[in-house]
Amino acid sequence: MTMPALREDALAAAAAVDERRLWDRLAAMAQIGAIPGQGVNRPALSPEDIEARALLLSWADSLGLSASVDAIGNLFLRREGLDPSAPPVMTGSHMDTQPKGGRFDGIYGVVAGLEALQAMDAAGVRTRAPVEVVAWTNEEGGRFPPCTMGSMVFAGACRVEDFVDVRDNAGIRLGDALAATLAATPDTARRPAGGPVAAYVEAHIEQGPLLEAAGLQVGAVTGVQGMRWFNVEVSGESAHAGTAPVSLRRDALREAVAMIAALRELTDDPSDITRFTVGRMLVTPNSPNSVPSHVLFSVDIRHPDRATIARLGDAVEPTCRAQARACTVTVTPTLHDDPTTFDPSVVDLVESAAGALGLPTMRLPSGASHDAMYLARMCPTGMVFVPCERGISHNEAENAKPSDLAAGARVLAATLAGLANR
Ligand code: HGY
Ligand code: MN
Ligand code: MN
Repeated sequence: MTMPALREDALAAAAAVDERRLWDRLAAMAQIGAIPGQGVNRPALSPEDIEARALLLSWADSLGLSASVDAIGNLFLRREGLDPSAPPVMTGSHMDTQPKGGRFDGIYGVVAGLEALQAMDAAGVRTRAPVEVVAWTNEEGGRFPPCTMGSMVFAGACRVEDFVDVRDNAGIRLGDALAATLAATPDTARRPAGGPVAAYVEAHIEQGPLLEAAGLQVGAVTGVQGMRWFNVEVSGESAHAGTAPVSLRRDALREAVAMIAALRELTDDPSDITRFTVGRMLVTPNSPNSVPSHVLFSVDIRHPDRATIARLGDAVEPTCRAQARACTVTVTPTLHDDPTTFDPSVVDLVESAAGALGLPTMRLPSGASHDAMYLARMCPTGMVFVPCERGISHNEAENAKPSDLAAGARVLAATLAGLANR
């Protein structure tokens, strides 16, 4: 898809972005699930998520946007185009957060998308194609693994049925939490899953140090590294910590620790490009004086090279099995994302929008995963990054500057108007 230079109306939309309004909306969202240290804990499909959805819908209603929701709870806010039959240009991100999340990860892309539509209104910009802001369900996967669940279903990579029996740490089924979330917006039109989509552009904080180090306000994202997730379950036998001889134990935690050590050795990378994380562990019976009978731990492996992420992911099960000793082990893959390369013409457009707005920029890959990975399977896709303080994210201290957030929203507004008026 070759991109024309940006028209005056795209630049007018960008100029109408209001930094204060954007910041105030982010501050209002940060109150929903607020935790000490200026953090946010807003799990997917939780009462906090339901409250954030209601607030977003109230803003959309005040802008005259039409709202719809699909079976996995993805929320769509539509600004009509001159040609209502044209596939929409989409933007958005997610409203759920990590348990110790920040005020910007995800929600910035949703609020910046809304700001771009409001700026188009303010500038009197009409677009040929409709433009939709999407709040994707459960991008984080912190409560209900895996991540990017809503965009996976939208792209047809999975079905809602695949996830309804996933349980959170309290034993709540995703299906029940989803039903409660959908029931909370009874007046929002239901829509079938899937496209067509003309193009997708997502604004997000970088969650890394590059833009801040380069002194830049905006980055044109070239793609996302590959990622593989697994649940590893080790089963042994509960026994008395004082009487059971160690040599006779089937200690699930001892073997899980050995597996994790072996996985760390497998993924050891002097160039520090490979990412290996065990972030979740459930121990049963989780009592100081009972030998653990069952352990579930998560595995998150990432790498930008397709062959490397394939090789490392394929080695997870044999590596765990080799450490099982007297226990049994089950390794369940829950996510396999090959590295994603964004559409060069969309990357070009983001860059030219930034240039037209006098914003120097750079091209950079994303170390974090995003819903844009799945939209890239359906349509020309790109992302706009803005810096965050010291690259900190998935942490209450996540921080960003109002001027940088507004600069990203201006580039987003111009890019969306350019795409919707192709
Ligand atoms: O895990 C990720 O990279 C994203 O924040 N969900
Ligand atoms: Mn995110
Ligand atoms: Mn995140």
